[in-house]
Amino acid sequence: MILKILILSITAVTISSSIHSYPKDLNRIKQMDSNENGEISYEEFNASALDRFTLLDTNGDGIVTGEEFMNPILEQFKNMDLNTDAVLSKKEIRKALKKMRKEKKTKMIEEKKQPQPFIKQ
Ligand SMILES: [Ca+2]
Ligand SMILES: [Ca+2]
Ligand SMILES: [Ca+2]
Repeated sequence: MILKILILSITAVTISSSIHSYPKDLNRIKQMDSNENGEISYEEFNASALDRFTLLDTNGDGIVTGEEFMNPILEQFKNMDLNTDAVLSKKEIRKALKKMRKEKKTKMIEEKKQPQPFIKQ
């Protein structure tokens, strides 16, 4: 039950943070579109899912155990659990969201500062 709530809250965080990262998501879609025809084919989608699988399979044995699957989620949970009481309060979730937004903003500003490599002058 607690795990269910945990997953739900993390999903909520992920969803709300993805709303604020539209340009980045667009980049991700572009990355998935390996033949650059503007569409994500079934194969292209599978390839990106496979990438994610490889990331999850931390010991590289070709299978993702429940533990490996949960690790990044638990890691995120631990980062959010500021007073380390093993539960997330509304306040902690709010703070984590705020932090994510702030980090994203900083990142976006940094990206803007970088010269555009594809425009030759
Ligand atoms: Ca494509
Ligand atoms: Ca594994
Ligand atoms: Ca807490």
